[in-house]
Amino acid sequence: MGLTTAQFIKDYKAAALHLFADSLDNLSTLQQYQALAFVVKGYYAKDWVQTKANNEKHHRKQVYYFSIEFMPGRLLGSNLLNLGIKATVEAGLERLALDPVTLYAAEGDPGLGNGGLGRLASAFLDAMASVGMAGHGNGIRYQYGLFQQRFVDGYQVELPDDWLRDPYVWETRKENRAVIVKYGGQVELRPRANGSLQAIYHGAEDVLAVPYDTAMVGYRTGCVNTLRLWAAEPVPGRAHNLAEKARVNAITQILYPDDSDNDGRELRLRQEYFFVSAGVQSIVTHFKRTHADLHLLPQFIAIHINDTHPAMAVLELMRILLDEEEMTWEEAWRLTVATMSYTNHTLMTEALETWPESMFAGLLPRLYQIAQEIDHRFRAAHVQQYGELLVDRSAPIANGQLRMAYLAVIGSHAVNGVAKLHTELLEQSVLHDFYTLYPARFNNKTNGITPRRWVQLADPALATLIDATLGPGWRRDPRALQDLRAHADDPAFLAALNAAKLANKGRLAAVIQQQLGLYVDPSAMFDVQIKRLHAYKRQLLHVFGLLDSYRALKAGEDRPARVHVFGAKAAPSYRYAKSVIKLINAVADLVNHDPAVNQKLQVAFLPNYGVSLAEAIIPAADVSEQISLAGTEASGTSNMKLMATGAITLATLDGANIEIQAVAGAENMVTFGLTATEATRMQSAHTYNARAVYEADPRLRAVVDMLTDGSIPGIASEGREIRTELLDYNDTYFVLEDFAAYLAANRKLDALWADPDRWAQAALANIAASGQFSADFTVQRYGREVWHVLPEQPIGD
Ligand code: 26V
Repeated sequence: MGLTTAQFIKDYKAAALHLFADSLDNLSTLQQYQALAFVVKGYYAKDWVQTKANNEKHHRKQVYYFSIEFMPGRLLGSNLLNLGIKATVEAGLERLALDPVTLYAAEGDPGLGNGGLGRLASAFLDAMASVGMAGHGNGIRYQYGLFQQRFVDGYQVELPDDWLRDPYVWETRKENRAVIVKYGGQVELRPRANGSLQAIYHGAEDVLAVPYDTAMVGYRTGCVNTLRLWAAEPVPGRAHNLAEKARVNAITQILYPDDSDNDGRELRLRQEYFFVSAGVQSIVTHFKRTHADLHLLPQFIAIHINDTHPAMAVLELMRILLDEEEMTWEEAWRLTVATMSYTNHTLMTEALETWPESMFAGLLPRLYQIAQEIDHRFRAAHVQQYGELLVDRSAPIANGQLRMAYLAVIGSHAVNGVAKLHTELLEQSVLHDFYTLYPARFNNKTNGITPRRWVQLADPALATLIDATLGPGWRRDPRALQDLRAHADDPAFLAALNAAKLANKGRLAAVIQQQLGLYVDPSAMFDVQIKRLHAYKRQLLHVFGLLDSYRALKAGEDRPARVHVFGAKAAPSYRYAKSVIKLINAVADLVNHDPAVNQKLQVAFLPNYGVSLAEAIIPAADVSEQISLAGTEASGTSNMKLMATGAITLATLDGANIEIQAVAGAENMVTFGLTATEATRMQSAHTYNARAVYEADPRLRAVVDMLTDGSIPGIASEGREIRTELLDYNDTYFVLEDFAAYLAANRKLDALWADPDRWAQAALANIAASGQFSADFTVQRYGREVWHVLPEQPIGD
């Protein structure tokens, strides 16, 4: 947009006056940020209205991405970037003697998700707007996001994330678009004259769902889509006592941490139905206002089920088409399956959602009837050809449980995993029966990231260098980064690349100093592992590797200086994960205070990992640890972000690591360890003996023994717990098995580090290849193959 600095300054001063009745320099930093956000909102408001009007006028197919989590990150910087006015606004701020970085940092970071799944949902919204695709988010406006993490004595402590304490400037409450969501009661089915059945509800509980819309601004497309998050409120004008009000408000009060316990399961079910019902209702209502014939629904609407949490969208759409639109079952089912598509995000069987039939029937009686009918028809349709056994294994209702992943597959026309290996494993194991029944539904969609946030915004040093080398074309089409390869033998470029990285490491060192009071040397190798704390991700293997270095250094061996940077939250009830957190902090205490090693080895565990902290860590990483047991990490996305800013990946052949290796080149990455096939074979043949591995390797014995021999102070019970898991429970995730290979891989990294030019070449190869992991391409593949929409403006133009 054609904004001048002078115009911006005028608008900004006016906003300060309008919002806070004061001049800019009298406002608090928070108010200055709010006024700025208000101005920016004004700059895209017309485009937002226009995008909606165009969509309606041209009857463009709309994609609705249903997700129980979204993690958009801070929006001020990305909105300015995407509108193409960042430089103008920053020049204006400078003229007003305001520091842009301080203002950006005043924005809160809505943590409405746990990790990869929620961040991916937000990356997709950014990407859809940036390729000009009409794609919107539908989710929950939690009053409290994922807990804030602190460390007290090395232990994780969870504090509530009261992110709405300051008003969230980007959202707009749309009370005129509120809908009613019904829970419980009894359903009576009364025959209508036309033979269909009318559902009459007795004693149901009504809850008002109020939408809050946030604009998703495309990168220089003029396309502005919507993230719609629903808040639960009592229906106005109805008598409510305090207890009833509290019950209603509870629905959207807190985000569930992806926990292993079963507490509060019913509330979670209420949450899921809440945003699904509100979303589907509002889609159908809007569709009927703008289209004559509901039978055309799949031609104009795609609903995407992001993991199983919104799987009951299948049931809710059926309910509306049957009960409210009086369609036949066959017609309603045809439209529903054609509208829905589903992504699976994990192979962890304990994470595949099921609901007890009794709970489901009590809370959602009409949906339960519909699920029973689907179950009945599914069994009847397939039993002849495939037999009782397969049908019973794969039916949506069995053993007193509703199986949401199965329901999602049966009710969708397309099902995908999030990396090649993951999709193959779905087809071969977790969803194998469905692959037999509906092979054509299965497809792979490898995840993606938004290089706008991770490179352009978070790594301006690198972005400037690339601009100077290639011009700005890569900013719109990151495949152009491939052209960097031509500079692989240009010593000046390699030196500049290393210098940019060093500058970023200096910035992270300042954060570490400020947060942990720890001085780290920016010239050391920064070895980063940032992701949720889970046994399968094997942060423990990383700890064992660094304990081995600790021992080697103590014994007088020389190793290049390394700073091990961790960021990870553990689910509050996940004991083992919390013990690993305590272990990492205890090891940090030990090595950071040991003058015999701390010139060469340091550990920085930064608390409260989230989108904003990731923006500080990722550009400063030299090494990206992606060391899950092969066959357990569906895709991973920090692997893609870290390669995009030039980190060298240290990885098992798991998830998207395999695809990263394919494009970056095996010589520019270090891989090690069991393959998924080998791990599965050992698991099913029961040939793994963790204790024997431990006994056979003196270096391994030494680090495992450190857990319990008092050499790491303060971990008596945690050390014992972890040792028990490894040796008595036979090491579920093969940490001991992969240990020797992991050490060898690390020595390869050390050797590479010794040659800064060669290191920079490997970094360059990763940056150059990272473009293909832009989520822009991922959503275009979904658009072509799953949602059947074509973006208005293909990127690259
Ligand atoms: C949930 C649970 C809950 C019960 C205990 C075990 C467990 C393990 C994992 C999960 C997370 C499930 C959903 C999820 O966040 N998956 C992540 O999705 C990312 C985006 O597709 C992908 O990159 C990650 O590999 C995948 O773990």
